[in-house]
Amino acid sequence: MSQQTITPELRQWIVAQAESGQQPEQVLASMQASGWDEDVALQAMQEVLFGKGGPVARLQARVHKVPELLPVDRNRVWAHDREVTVQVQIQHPRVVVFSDLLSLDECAELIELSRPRLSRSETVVHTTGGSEVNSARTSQGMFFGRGENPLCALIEARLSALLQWPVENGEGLQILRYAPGAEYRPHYDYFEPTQPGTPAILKRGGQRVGTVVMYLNTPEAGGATTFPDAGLTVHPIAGSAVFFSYAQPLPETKTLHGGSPVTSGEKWVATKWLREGRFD
Ligand code: PD2
Ligand code: ZN
Repeated sequence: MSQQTITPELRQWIVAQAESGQQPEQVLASMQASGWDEDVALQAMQEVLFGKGGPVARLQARVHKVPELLPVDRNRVWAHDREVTVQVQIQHPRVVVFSDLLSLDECAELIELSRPRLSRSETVVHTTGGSEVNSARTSQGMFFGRGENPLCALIEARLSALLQWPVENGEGLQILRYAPGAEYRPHYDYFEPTQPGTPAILKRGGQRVGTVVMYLNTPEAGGATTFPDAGLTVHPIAGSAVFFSYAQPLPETKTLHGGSPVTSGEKWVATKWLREGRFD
């Protein structure tokens, strides 16, 4: 039985290593190199990093300010250059469904601008911070740069006004095209704090705190956006949109959501993700 104990100095050292971006394998190797038994070292890392009061728990406990809808007058709200209709809103999870957020001409233009640039959608790999093709997401997609063209800039200004959130805190618009059978299985849009790849992702703009999924066409059948923990289904209608926010990267936000399979025709959406800080 080893007599090695986890001193406050060791705790501090492990946290500093993790905060400086050292991978757990490297921290373990350094500890073993300086004489720590492997089992004791692993237990110390588990306790210090993932235990109560550790950096992961603190990160999870942080409550972010979130984007919030402008005051609404009889379900109408003026957003920068356009009157938008609020169809329905709920508080927990915070979800707002809009109609007329985009004009039909704007929907068509986004589709045509993105079409030549589509490729198989990838998802973020939380373990590495990279991205890869994933069977849970069978759409095609592309990203516009923020403000890449006048239409993107206008939509970004409109969303910024509507949700009272700086344009600079938004990722560029993502366009997705779902063919029949394509879907996006339920997931959270925030980055999982306990995954080793997350700190690298958070360096640019911090956590995601809100999502706007804008529908660019009306699929013939299927393709609803669903929120299983809220029992909510939003049917895609061209020009309408669903916004939801999450103040913490936790399932308690009830923001689990998915794009159910398109059963007939195509589905096109534009997704805007809002970050806690500047996404430069
Ligand atoms: O296209 C959708 O309905 C959908 C569903 C879930 C889009 C996203 N998530 C997303 O872009 O994050
Ligand atoms: Zn999503």
